[in-house]
Amino acid sequence: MQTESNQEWDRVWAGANIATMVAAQEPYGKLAGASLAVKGERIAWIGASEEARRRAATLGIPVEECRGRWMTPGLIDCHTHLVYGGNRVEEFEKRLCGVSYEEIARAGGGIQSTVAATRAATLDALVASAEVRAKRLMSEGVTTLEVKSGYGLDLATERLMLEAARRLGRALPLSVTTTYLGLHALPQEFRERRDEFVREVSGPWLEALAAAGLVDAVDAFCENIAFTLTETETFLRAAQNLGLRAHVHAGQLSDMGAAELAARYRALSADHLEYLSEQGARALGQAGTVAVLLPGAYFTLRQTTPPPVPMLRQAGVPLAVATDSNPGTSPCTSLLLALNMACTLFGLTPEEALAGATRQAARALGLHREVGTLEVGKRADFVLWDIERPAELAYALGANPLAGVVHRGKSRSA
Ligand code: DI6
Ligand code: FE
Repeated sequence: MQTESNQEWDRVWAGANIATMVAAQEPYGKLAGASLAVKGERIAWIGASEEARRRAATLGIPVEECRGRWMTPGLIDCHTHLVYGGNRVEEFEKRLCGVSYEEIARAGGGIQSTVAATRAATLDALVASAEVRAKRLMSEGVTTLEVKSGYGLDLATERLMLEAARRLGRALPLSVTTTYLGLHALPQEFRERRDEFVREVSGPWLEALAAAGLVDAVDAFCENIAFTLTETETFLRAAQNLGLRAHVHAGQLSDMGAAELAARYRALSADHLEYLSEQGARALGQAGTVAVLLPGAYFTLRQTTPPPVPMLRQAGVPLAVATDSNPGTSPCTSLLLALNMACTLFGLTPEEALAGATRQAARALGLHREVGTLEVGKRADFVLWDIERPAELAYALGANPLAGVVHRGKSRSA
């Protein structure tokens, strides 16, 4: 048991180029040759290195010399389906022989095959396989991770998935948030009973999972191969009545007006958005709903219509970037690769991409008061990088310049 000290600082990191990612005049919110002091789990002070070293010496506390390395906020992957059974490598092979994602989905493959594998898995197995993927994300500086359910499609398995996500957060030096993706696909056993499925999901299932403390937010896949606008609204309304915030898979394959619906329900985020009208973009901007861009899925599906980034910018919509890590459409466990793709495929600037995996990703999870920027009072989650310029984080393909990670004030071995 540690005794609580009255000192205002526990430890100092000195001589870093800090990309605070605070929205400011200076690109990346840069502070050159700066220092950051930590007290417990929080950032206690940010300022000039000379003063930091002087005060650290007086206090007799350790100083980590960063030698001009870049420091950024811990990365946040705000959209993943990290917990699931099996994999979909056979589907990958099929798609390469010309079968489309929609055709596979309509033929009962795709999501349904992952549902079968997830239902057959134990809690331990789900945690073990997700842990491997989580560690890959963490090795590139991820300190906060959102995990969705949605491959159980029955109450017991959805609960198991959310419990696996919670366990992951307890087992690893990583902050995990859970999302009940109630409407992801229609399970076989409800094939002739769509309405009943939507009622179950929006009623007793949601209530049970929320009461168990397993639901930080909800999500629905609003799409022509998944759920209609009306069905999605039923679920969003039920969540709203329980005081839960929402994400919506919107406009991935077609524009069904899901962005407008997300905005109407003050959703935290609308995700994908390859197909989006100007009206949809304006609605998101007015609601403060974050657009979460998922270039890994766009790339995997070999889509050709990117999200209308200039229109989103024009409408003042915050842009986040995430991996969408899932076995079907984005078997991606590299957030840095997603940053590169957000630039190369979608035209984000490297600064927008990095903000998308820090400040804006925090906003997409409703955690912007806690994480996402380096500011006094926020959680001490940060990464040190061996780079000359922060744009390198989006520039390289397959590089990992990580030099150290601190999560909740504690160094972790990547
Ligand atoms: N959109 C996606 O890209 C994933 N889910 C969703 O709503 C696909 C999930 C899968 O194919 O397993
Ligand atoms: Fe997704």
